[in-house]
Amino acid sequence: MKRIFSGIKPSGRLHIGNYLGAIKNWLTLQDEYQCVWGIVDYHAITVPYDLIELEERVIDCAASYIAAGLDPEKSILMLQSQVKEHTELTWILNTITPIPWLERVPTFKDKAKQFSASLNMGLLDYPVLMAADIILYKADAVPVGEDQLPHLELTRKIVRRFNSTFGQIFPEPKSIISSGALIKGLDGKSKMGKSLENCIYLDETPEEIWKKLSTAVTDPQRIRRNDIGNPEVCNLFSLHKLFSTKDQINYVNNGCKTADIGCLDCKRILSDNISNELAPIRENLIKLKNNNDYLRDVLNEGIKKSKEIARQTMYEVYDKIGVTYKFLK
Ligand code: AQP
Repeated sequence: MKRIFSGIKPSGRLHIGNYLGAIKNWLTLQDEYQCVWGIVDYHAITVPYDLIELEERVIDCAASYIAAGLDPEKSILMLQSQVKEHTELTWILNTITPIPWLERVPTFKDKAKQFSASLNMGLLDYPVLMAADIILYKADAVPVGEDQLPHLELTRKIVRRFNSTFGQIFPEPKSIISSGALIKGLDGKSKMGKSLENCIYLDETPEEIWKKLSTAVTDPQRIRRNDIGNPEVCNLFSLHKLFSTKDQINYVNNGCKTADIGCLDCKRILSDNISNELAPIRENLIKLKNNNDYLRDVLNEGIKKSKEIARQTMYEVYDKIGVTYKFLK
């Protein structure tokens, strides 16, 4: 069975961008591949974070994975920091990764602006850790959102360099692009992101979702109720395409263009649809968050299984890079 790896960093509660851009796609892959789903906490500490909250976020992330439908019986759910081989392999990959490759990564440039006061090596090195996450499991493919494609391209370059320098070990992982495109935040500008407070979180109630949507940015040219709108520039219309039925999409599209419906009418339909889609996830989340023992067992089991794979890979790596010193044996 071919293998895939993907993960989410526990830098906040998971949102509909993580769901549509990642998890929903993962659900379709669980039966076809051996899947390793990581909670990649060492990625989360590359920006300032709260030590107490980190544990809560890890638990929340594990609960969200399962609540959204990932099945720990079929896949491996693991926690990155507990499998030391991730950071060990990162160090080795660092020695073959030219610094300019990392400086050119678009997310590094963005994060460098966002966290200019705390810019650190971890942020620059983030894609190398991501490469290690993936190739440690010799993943054949990685399901990602479009925003992650430059990272995956870098992983492939690092793999090619490793294989040509030391000898072939690693497959070049392919991308499996999730069907949901990049989801913008409710500000209608930046990507929906956990740290940007522009999200609809997976555990939000219908009332909370409505409250957020009712003030969300729509077509900036449509100021008054009677103004004619342009759905194609409206961020909420792109969400309709992901959450609403064909009939509803047509209704909103025509109604907006003719000003037959106002933005609040459009938002009400969207709010109901998002709430309905998230309802089972929210219910599962409430149950799971009261069952820390179960979540702990799932993660411990996943950590054990992923360590077994990781150790095997590292033995091959040690051999290739020449650190299996015979004189020590
Ligand atoms: N807005 C999004 N639209 C589509 N897909 C998204 N993903 C995240 N945000 C969106 C997908 O979720 C997976 C895991 O992402 P991550 O949490 O590890 O990294 P991120 O993209 O940096 O997450 P955030 O939410 O933006 O966190 P912060 O604000 O803390 O940096 C990836 O597959 C990604 O495509």
